Amino acid sequence: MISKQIKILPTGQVAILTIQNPPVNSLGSALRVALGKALNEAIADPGVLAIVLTGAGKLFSGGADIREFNTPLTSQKPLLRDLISTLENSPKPTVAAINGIALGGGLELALGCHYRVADAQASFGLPEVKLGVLPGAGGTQRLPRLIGVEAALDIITSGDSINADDGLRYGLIDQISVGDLVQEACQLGLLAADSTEGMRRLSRGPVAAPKDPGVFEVARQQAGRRYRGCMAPLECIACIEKTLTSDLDEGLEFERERFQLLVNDDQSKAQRHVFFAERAAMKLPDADVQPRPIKHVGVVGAGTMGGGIAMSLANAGIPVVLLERDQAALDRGWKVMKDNYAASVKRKKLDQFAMEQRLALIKRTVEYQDLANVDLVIEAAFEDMDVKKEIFSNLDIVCKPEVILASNTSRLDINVLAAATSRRSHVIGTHFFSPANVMRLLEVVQGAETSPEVIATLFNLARVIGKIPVLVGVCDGFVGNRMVSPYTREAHFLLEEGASPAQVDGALRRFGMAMGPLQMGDMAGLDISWAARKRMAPTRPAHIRYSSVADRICEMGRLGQKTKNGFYRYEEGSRNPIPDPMIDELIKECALAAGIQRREISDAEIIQRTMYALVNEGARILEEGIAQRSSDIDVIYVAGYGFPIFRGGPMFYADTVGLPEVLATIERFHAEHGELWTPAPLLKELASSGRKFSDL
Ligand code: T1G
Repeated sequence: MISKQIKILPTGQVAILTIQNPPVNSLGSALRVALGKALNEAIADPGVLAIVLTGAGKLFSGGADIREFNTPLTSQKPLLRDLISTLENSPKPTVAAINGIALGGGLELALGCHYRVADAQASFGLPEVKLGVLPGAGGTQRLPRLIGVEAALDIITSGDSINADDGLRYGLIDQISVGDLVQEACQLGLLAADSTEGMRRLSRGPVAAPKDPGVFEVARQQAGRRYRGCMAPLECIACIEKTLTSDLDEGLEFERERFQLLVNDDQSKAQRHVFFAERAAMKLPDADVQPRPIKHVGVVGAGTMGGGIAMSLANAGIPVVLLERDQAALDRGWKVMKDNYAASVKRKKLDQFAMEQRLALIKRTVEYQDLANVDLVIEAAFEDMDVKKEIFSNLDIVCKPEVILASNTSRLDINVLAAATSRRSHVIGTHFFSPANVMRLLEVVQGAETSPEVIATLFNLARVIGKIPVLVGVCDGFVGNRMVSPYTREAHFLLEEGASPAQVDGALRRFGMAMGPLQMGDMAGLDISWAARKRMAPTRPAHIRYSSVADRICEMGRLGQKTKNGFYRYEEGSRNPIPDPMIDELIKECALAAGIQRREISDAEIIQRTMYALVNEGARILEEGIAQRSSDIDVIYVAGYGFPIFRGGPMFYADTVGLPEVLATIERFHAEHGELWTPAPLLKELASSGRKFSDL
C-alpha cells in the first residue's frame, strides 16, 4: 500500500508518498493501483507544490513483483510504465528519496522522477538480465539518456548494482543526503517548484552518441562470454542501441516487445525458477531454531580445499586457525593462499590492505592444542575415512565441549565420523566446492544425530560467507556427486559406443554446461573417481555394464591436467584440452574388448543419455529424502556444477521437456542398455499423473 503524508515546510507543502509492501516493497498490481491513486491526488491537490516518493523500511523497492510474471496481474493497470510516465509528466516536481536498495522497476520508478536523492548506503541496479528479462519499464531508454550509453550498457547487461558514490559520479542521482533524506528531498522539490527552468524530463533528452561506435559489438561479445547461451543480455543491448535511432515512444515500444518475448520464453522461466529456488533452499527446516554465533573457526588441512575454505572465512572477517600435520605442508598451503590473494590484487579485485587484513586473520599451526577455543572446526584433510576418523578423535579431545565438528568430505559417511567422537549431535558435513573461496554452493550434510541448532548455525555461517547452503542427507556422494556418477558413467559409455571425448564435451557445452564431463574429470583429477571406483569394485555386480576406459587412462599415469594428460593432453602452462589420438585408440580397444559395435552418435543422444541419467538419479534422491526439494537439486547443479541457469537445473529441465517424454526415453534406454536405466518410481508416478517435479 502507499502511505501519504503532507509535509508543510516554510516554503510550501510537499506530498510524501511511501511505498509500503514488505518484505521488499515490490511493485505488484495492488501497489501500483494505490500508487496511481495517490499520485493523481497529489498532482490534483492545489496545496501541494512538490511530490516525494520513498520506500518504507530498509529499502526503496526491489522492483516489479516477479511472481506476477506470466499471470494476468502483470498487465493489470496502471502498468509500471504508466506510473513512471505520470511521474515524469507531472506539472509539479517529483523527487525520489532513495533509502537503501532500488532495483529493477524500483530504479525505473526513480528514473521517472525529475530528481533523485539517495542516502549514503543506497545502491542501484537493473538485475532483470539475471532473471532472463530486461528492464521493461523504460530503463533501457532513460538510463542511457541520464548517464550515457557506455555506463548504461555496463549496468544493464551485467545486472550488477552500483553504490551511492558511483551513482552520484555517473549522474544517476543528484545528491547524497547528509542528514534527513526525505527532508532534503522535499527541499529539493520545493526549490525546483520555484525554479523558472521548468521540469527536467529524461525521456525528452537526446542520447549522447558513444565515443566508440564499436561499443555495442564489444558488449555483445562480453555478454556472450559471461552469459553464454542467454538471450536477455543481447536483447538489453539491442534496446540500448535503439535509443540512438529512435525517440522515446518508439524505444519504449521496442523495449516492450523485446520484454514480452523474453518473459514468455523458457529461459526466463528457468532463471526465475532458480531465483526462488535459491531462496527456498536457504530456508531452515525449523525456522524457530536459533543459530549459535561463530566467532572463531579452525580449519584442518591447508590443501586446495582447506586453503580455499580458510580464505572464504577470512574474506568474511572471521578469524581462522589453520592446522596442518607438519610445517612443510603448512608452508606449501600458505604459499598457495598468498599467491591466490596476490593474483586478486593484481587483477584489482582486491586492494593490498584488504589482502593483508585477511591474511592476518589466519593463524597457522601444527598443534591441535591451538584449536582448543574455536567455535567450529572444518576438517578438509585427505579423502580417506581412517585419516578423518583420527582427526575427529583428536578434535574430540582438545576442543571445547560445545564446538561444532564439520567435515568437508565430498562423499564419505558423516555418521561414521560422528561415531568417532563423543558429541555426535555436533557433527555435520560442510561440502564446499572447488575453488572453495569462489564457488557459492555448500552442501550441508545432516548426520543421523546432527542437532537442528548445529544445522541452523551452519546455514547462518553460509550466508555470512556468501554461500548458498543446501541441506542434504547422508549417502555416497550426497546429492551433487551422487548424480554426477551416472552422468559421467553415460559419458564413458558413449565413448565406447562411438563418440569422441571432444564430441561428448562439445555437445554438453553447446547445451550450456560450463564444461563437459571429460574435461571436468581432467580438471578435478581422474585419480579421485578412480579411487572411488576401486573402493566400490568389490561390491560391483558382475552383470552390470562397466566401462574400463577411465581406469585404463589412469593406469597409464594420465590423471588429468596435473599430469598434463588425461582424456585430453595439455601443453605446458595451458588448461586448453587437446584431443589425443592415443585416447581414441584406447577407447576403440575398450569397445572391442567389451564387444561393442561402435556407431555414429548424435548430439541429441549425448544430451539425453547424460541429462536423463542426472534426472533419474535425482528422482531417486528425492524418493529417499536425501534432498528436501527438487528445486534444491537444481540449485546444487546450477551453483556447483556449471549447469546452465537458463535451463533452470536438471529437474526443471526435465519438467520443461515434459516428464512423459523423459520417461519414455528412459524406458527406451532401459530396454537397450539394461538395468542401470531402470526408471525411478517417482518419475513414473509423476509422469503418469501429469505432475511435474516442481509440483512436489
Ligand atoms: N518480486 C517478488 N518477490 C521478491 C522479489 C521481487 N522482485 N524480490 C524478493 N522477493 C521475495 C523473495 O523471494 C523472498 O521471498 C523475500 O522477497 C525476501 O527476499 C519492470 C521487470 C531485493 C536485494 O531482480 O535481489 O523489476 O522466500 O530473501 O536478502 O523492469 O530480494 O520470503 O517467500 O532475497 O533482503 C527486478 C530481486 C524484478 C530484485 C532483498 N528486481 N530481489 O534481498 O531478501 S523484475 C530484482 C533481490 C523488474 C521491471 C522488471 C532481493 C533484495 P520468501 P530475499 P534480501
